[in-house]
Parts: sequence; C-alpha cells; structure tokens
Amino acid sequence: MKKLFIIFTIFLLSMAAAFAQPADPEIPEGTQELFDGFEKGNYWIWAGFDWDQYGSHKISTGANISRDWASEGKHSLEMTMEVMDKDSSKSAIWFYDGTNDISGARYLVMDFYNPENYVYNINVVIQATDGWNWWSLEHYNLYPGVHTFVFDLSAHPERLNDVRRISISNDSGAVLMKESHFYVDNIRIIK
Ligand SMILES: [Ca+2]
Repeated sequence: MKKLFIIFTIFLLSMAAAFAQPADPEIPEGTQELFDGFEKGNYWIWAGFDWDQYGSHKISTGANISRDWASEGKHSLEMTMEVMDKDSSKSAIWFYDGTNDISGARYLVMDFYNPENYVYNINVVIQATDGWNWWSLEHYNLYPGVHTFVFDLSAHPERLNDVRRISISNDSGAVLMKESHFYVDNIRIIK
C-alpha cells in the first residue's frame, strides 16, 4: 500500500511539473531553410567583459561547438556562463556576426537544450542594415529539457535583406551559484 502511495505521489508531482511549463509554440508551416546547424564551423562568439554596448559586465564565458547534444547533424552550439549570484547582472549574450540576406523569411526557429535544473530566460535580437537597427524578438522561458522556440519576423520585413547580427541572450534574474550552460541547434528560417 505504501509503495502504491509513493507511485501515486510521483505521478502527481510529474503531472504538476508537466503542467507548470507552457507548451512550446507550434512550428508554422512553410519552407524551412537551415541558417546554422553548427556542422560547418563556429561563427558565434560570446559577449565578454569588454562588451559595453548593453551594460558593462556580461557573464557569458564561451560559445563552443559541442557533440554533447544535437537536434540536427552531430553538433550544436554550447553557450556557457559564470555563476549567477544575486548581485551579478545575470545578463549573458552570444552572437553571430555576418551579412545575410534572409528576405522572405517569416519566422526564425531554434531548438534549445537546457541540461540544468534551472529556467533560463531567452531572448533573440536581430540587428540589421547600415544603422544596425535593434530588433528584439520574443522572450521565452527555457525550462529544463529540449524546446523549440519560434521567433516572428513580420515586424520589419524590409530589414531582412541586410541582417548584420543575431544575438541570443539569457537574462533570467534568478540565482544559480555555479557555472552553467545550454545549447542551441538547427537554427532555421521559415519562408
Ligand atoms: Ca547540428
């Protein structure tokens, strides 16, 4: 009887955990094109101590190709960061610089893997054109496990022919007293 009770309790707790997380967004229909699957080299870097564009200190410490996890091919991008104590800015940024024409793209879609018992808050920002116009896309809570997030590009289609930088940031605000990491793979656009 006791065993049954424990099993039932575990069942209830797992159900509660499942319901605590909002479902990932539906992936819109359309033609998918791979933007970066991290199989052909690493074009991403992290914002370090000398990054002063969005505040002084960033806790991002690395952007490395990894075989630990992949949702496309064999590699993903591992994004690492320092401890997030209560006094830190907790802001971490990883970014890709390059001139890209993604005209006609309606959505940006990315697969994330969070191996920590921690909820990151993920935001993607695009900077485009000669003016490096700042364009913040959706924010998502990245719960533990694998999640696919959809970012809507419909606000500024006129900027998509000249994308200069794509940034992924974490700014959760919660304390995590150890170095941590999460992964991204299969960054694709949907036209
Ligand atoms: Ca990959």
